[in-house]
Amino acid sequence: MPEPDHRPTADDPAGDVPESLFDLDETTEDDATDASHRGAFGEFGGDARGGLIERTFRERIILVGVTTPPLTDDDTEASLDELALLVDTAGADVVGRVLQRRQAPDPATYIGSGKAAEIRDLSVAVDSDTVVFDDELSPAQQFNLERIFGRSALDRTAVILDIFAQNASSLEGKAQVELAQLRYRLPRLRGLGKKLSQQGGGIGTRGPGETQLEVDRRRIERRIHKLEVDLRDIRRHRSVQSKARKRTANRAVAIVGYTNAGKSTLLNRLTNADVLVENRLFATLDATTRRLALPGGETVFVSDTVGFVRKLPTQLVEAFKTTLDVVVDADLLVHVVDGSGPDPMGNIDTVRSVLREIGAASVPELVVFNKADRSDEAYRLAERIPGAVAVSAHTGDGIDTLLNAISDRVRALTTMIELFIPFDRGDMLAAVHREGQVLVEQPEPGGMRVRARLEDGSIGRLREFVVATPT
Ligand SMILES: Nc1nc2c(ncn2[C@@H]2O[C@H](COP(=O)(O)OP(=O)(O)OP(=O)(O)O)[C@@H](O)[C@H]2O)c(=O)[nH]1
Ligand SMILES: [Mg+2]
Repeated sequence: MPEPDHRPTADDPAGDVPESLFDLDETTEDDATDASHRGAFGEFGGDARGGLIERTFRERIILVGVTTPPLTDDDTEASLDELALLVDTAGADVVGRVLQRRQAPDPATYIGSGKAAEIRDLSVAVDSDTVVFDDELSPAQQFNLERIFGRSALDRTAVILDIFAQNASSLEGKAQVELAQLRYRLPRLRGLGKKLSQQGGGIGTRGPGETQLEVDRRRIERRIHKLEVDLRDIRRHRSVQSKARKRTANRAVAIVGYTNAGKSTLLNRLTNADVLVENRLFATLDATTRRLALPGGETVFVSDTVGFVRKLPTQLVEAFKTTLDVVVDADLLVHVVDGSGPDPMGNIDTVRSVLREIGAASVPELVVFNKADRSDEAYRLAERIPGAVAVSAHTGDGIDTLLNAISDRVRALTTMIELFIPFDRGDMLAAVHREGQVLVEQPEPGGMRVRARLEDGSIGRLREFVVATPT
């Protein structure tokens, strides 16, 4: 019995699909696909290692969005606008858009069968190569839709993974993206389902009677394991570095925001970091950290981070966990918003919901409306949110105000206290210097009077020496 291409599972409701769909003659599918689908977009990772995408021409794409309650058509349209930008960034052209309203996605085909037929006809009419869905398709839905359309059916996750794969440059970034791609691909593997003969293949590469699908699956699983081990090593090194940072007691500020908002430009403006700035989505994939001296005298570490979009794929959030930890572990988030963009408030909501998803909702946030040189809207928006600042990372306007605001917010994280430390407790005096910011130090009979800014944790440890908490 040949291995079915998509085995329905408990959490894959498309198990309802009639068995016969899986049993269609393989050549029918291949022929249909070959006839109309010309190319490579989305077929990332042509080999098990998720290699580079070949882009010999710009594919023609139809976008499909489904509105399910409680969402409205406006929500779907906004999400499709974003998807159109993502598709453009990935290097393809949008040639059509289809919307459907449904109570719930169809387990077998996501959209209804009438709509699917309509999209197939539209695909022929506009000569599209690929249909991209705004939500993640289950492997079986994707499979069934491709049968109906006679061309590739992809989802938003595939597009985002594709862009990430193009932009990854560091060792860690590349490994993270490849891991995310393989985790996405594994349940979508499609083999020919034929038993391989026992000859051929290297020693140990194939068990008796194993199908090509099983071999591919095993190869990908091995690669996933290897990447996980590699990433663990890279991260062990990183955690040593971040411990070193913690010992310096400097605060960590993470620049977060919607993709293309100007985060990297702001880091460059603040610290001369020389980070890549590009007018494209997801230009930054790796966190870059630089030291920044604030007007109040404190020094903080500022990190640039990966941009956010709606419906960030879970595979990516998982694979980028340590990169995103920069955000979770930060003492303050500088949330950069494109104040000149079409939907600044919508972008803020998107970013905040990703922050919740990664467990960073409780980190204090300072909202910065950027690109004020392009539109006065940035100033108007800044007035609407308490504590927000309008800047132009490009011209430098408002940057002094921003620095003061960061300084105030960082200072607010600590409490000013007065301590009296006996001379025989040099260890405690050293701890104050290490853990906080000493403002005044005055020798007195028997000990040292110290005024310092300290975190609550440090104050707890030094409790017996505290003499006053000035207001
Ligand atoms: N006019 C204007 N353009 C800006 C400003 N800040 C950034 N830009 C432009 O906006 C685009 C994106 O800037 P980046 O700094 O790469 O944005 P990012 O948030 O780091 O983007 P990703 O890393 O892709 O998420 C670039 O073309 C910048 O030149 C600004 O204050 N004014
Ligand atoms: Mg960037």
